[in-house]
Amino acid sequence: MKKMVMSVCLSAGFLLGSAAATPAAYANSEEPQLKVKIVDSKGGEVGTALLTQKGAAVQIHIEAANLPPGEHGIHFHENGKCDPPDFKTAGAHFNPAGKQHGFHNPKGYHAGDLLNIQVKQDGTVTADLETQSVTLNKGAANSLLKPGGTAIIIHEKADDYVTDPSGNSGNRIACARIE
Ligand SMILES: [Cu+2]
Ligand SMILES: [Zn+2]
Repeated sequence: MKKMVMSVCLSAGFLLGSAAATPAAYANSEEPQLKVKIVDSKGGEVGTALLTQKGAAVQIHIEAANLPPGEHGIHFHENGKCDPPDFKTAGAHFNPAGKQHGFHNPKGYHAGDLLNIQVKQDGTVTADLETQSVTLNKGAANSLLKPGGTAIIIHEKADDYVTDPSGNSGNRIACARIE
């Protein structure tokens, strides 16, 4: 959220300060961006994820509450479905390249794999993640906006970054549809 406000201010400042704004300046302020709702296993909203395409990378800004404290696995999953309570309909990890799971797996890793997030004792989390394995550009093989969409899943346990297919991260406790 903070980031978005800042970048808006910066572009506005630039445009005001320069009568001859180039098309490049406009392109820069039109980075594909998408805000999605995170729901828990009862279907209630617990937060948001802001996805921003920055060059070759997608940045993910997570803000959520009412989650169990501790380290949790988080991944992009292959279907744009979040049916509570178990979110099984989101399918497996997003894996267009047919790899195994985990950053520490020699046969890895899935395009949808991400680093764990840390939920504080009060149940809130603010996290910034980044990956070059996916894109918001429609039509690309690794696009999060493929037909049917994709989902962000938060798991009950930490991802061990090696065990196929999901890093031993346990049940799915929260989900956000991306489409
Ligand atoms: Cu997952
Ligand atoms: Zn994976």
